Amino acid sequence: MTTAKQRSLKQWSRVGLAMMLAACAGESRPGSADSAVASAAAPAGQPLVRDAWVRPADSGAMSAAYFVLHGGRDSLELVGAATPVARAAEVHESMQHDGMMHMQPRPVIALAPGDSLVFAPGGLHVMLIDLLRPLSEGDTVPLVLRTARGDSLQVAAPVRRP
Ligand SMILES: [Cu+2]
Repeated sequence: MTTAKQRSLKQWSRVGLAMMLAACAGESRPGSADSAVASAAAPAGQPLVRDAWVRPADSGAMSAAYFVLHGGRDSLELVGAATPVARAAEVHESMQHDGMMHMQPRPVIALAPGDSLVFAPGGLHVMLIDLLRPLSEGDTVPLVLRTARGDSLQVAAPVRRP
């Protein structure tokens, strides 16, 4: 049984999701250059972020950050993100389900030693929620990725179109 209240909540969350998807799903380009980058070996030792970029968006809107995370010599758990340009930053994953794009928070993402993870449109992304200023092409967005060990990976992500 679905009450009227549950139904309206469901509708509301669908609207919210549609708005967020517009901000972060974008065109999915399977087999594009992004996956080639992922197979590049991580340089010895330390975790590293490469090829970061952020989608342009207006103040108050949402955007998303994409990059390739090389985990380094040890296993790594990505447990969060932060940026001074948005009220909140969350790690999300978009996926196809019954022909619809969905996304869900990924509070913890584990990487085995030597693994790399591609954050790209249509998949993993860091959602920048409620931008505190507009992000225009040519800007650079500071982004911090946090690991379970307490490390912070500092990223400078240029703003550009997909
Ligand atoms: Cu998202």
